[in-house]
Amino acid sequence: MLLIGMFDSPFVRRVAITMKLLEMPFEHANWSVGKDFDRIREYNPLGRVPTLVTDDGENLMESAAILDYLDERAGPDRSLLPRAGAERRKALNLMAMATGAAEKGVMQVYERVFRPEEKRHQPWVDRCRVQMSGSLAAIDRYLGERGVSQWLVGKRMTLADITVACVFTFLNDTLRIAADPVVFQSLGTLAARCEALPVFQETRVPFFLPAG
Ligand SMILES: N[C@@H](CCC(=O)N[C@@H](CS)C(=O)NCC(=O)O)C(=O)O
Repeated sequence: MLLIGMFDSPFVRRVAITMKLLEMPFEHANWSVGKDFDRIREYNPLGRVPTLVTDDGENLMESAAILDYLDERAGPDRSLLPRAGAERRKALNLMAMATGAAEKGVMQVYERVFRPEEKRHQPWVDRCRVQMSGSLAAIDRYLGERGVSQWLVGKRMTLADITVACVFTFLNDTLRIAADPVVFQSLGTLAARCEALPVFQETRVPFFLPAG
């Protein structure tokens, strides 16, 4: 399989970590959504990453859809998601909150990367920040009440933990969320625990956002 996209993207990274944990070998196309835009569009009409080219030559897009494919391929015994019921719903909901926060973070980053300074609209950036922080705060509260030494759902690491950790690290690299007036202490603890694992370290590529 071929995984397209750089590991500084939390969406790409959560797919890469999952494939490594599931021992599914893949080639990595370390292409940037900026300079490799045309090349990415040959595989994905939206020009977005992650895109996964399966062994059957199918091009899959959207990290959630890709994870769904990998999970099905892994089978019930190796799946990294609870099979059904309240725990599965909780895991999916936490992932939706985390990826939603990441998307709001990406919008703030793109405002800096893709827009000239005089065309930036601060109220829009502020709105994105409120949405991002609100979603992270809800996950943080949930984990704080559950206990920071716990995984988010059940008794082992799931796609929810992988996703939340990738998102936290990305948002901290780009937007320094750990210094936010709303302190995400429980999330930081979970992310640190995940980032210490070899599979996270193998995919750790810090994102440096130009100042301004
Ligand atoms: N909902 C998508 C989000 C993917 C996404 O936003 N990827 C970014 C990189 S972090 C991207 O491709 N940006 C280029 C663009 O949207 O033009 C997913 O989960 O895969």
